[in-house]
Amino acid sequence: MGFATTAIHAGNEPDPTTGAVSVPIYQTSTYAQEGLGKPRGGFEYARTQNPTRLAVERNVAALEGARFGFAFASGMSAIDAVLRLVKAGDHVVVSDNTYGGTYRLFSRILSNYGIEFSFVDTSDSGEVERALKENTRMVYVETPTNPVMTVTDLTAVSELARARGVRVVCDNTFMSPYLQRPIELGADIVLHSATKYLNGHSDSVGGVVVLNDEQDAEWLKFVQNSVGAILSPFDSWLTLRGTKTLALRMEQHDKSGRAVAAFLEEHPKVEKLYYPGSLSHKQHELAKRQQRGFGGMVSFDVGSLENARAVLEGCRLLTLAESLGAVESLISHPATMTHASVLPATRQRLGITDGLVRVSVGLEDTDDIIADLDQALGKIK
Ligand code: P1T
Repeated sequence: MGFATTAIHAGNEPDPTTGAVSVPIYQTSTYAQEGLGKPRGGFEYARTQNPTRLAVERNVAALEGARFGFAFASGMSAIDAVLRLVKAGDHVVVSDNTYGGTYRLFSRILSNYGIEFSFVDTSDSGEVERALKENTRMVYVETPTNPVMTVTDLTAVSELARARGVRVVCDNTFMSPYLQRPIELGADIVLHSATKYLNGHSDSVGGVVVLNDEQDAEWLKFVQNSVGAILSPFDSWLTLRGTKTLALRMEQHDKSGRAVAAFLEEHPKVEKLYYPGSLSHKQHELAKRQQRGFGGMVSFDVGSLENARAVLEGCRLLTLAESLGAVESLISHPATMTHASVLPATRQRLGITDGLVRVSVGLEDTDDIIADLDQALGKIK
């Protein structure tokens, strides 16, 4: 079956009680049992199982080509759950540019529990290889990275890791399974902030983890139930509704993303563009090979905080806000917003300068998005 068919039908079977074609929101905390030790249809308590959540877990797993899926209350709680696959004394190799919250979780919280992290440029497979140690248990990759759009070769990194029995985790939030399928490229575990493209409408916070390994899946299920950071029935339903149009939405995000990037690249006030779809992007060929498109995330540098402020505050259609991947175009300032918890020196090294602006190209008419950016760039003195 094709992607759009899977998106609409996987996990979305008619409700067994009524035949409702839209999976109902099972807004319940518990389930009546038929007798002692006899739950109906395997449902006992809603932290453990919920039919609406089960539907979205099956749906996203199918979209990523995975056997198992688990939905969490946020992207961060999904990431936290995945990191429970390693323990004190273990070592994790991580992309040096990830979402700021991921960096914060790893460096400020999980490192207090005896997990050791090496932050390296995973776009250089040699750096990944050199960082691997006897106690390395996981390579954690974000590709393309948030916000400077660095691309990691998932096939190369997965081969390196597999040879040493190390799991590869890929945060696929920026691409969605429509544009990139990391499991097919060798990754073991794929996760999403479902808040972004999967949901796609800026009306829910969630996270999803998918994988094929049965033992790791058992453990994640145990973690999901034991910790309890589950996706609510309503948010599960919203995400399920979102993925039904994922193929169509990603086509348009990709189309407009390319047009916006092409416009920015030619603009005299733009000093540097970060978009893997651009011929000038140093991993353009790799991105072309491992992605089905380039998506709607575009970052660009206008040289100073003053210039960035002029653009960010000058936009009328694009909304100044954190987050991405929704119908509305959003514009943000990574250095003070999403990546404020990254050390200033690291931000500089990665290119997250005070002049860097990030756009999540939405689904408005492409010309309107470009016209708004054009007039906002015109506010730079
Ligand atoms: O916000 P939450 O659903 O918890 O997801 C965290 C997260 C994980 N991974 C990536 C690649 C992300 O971009 C995010 C969240 N990012 C933003 C809020 C942002 O504006 O970049």
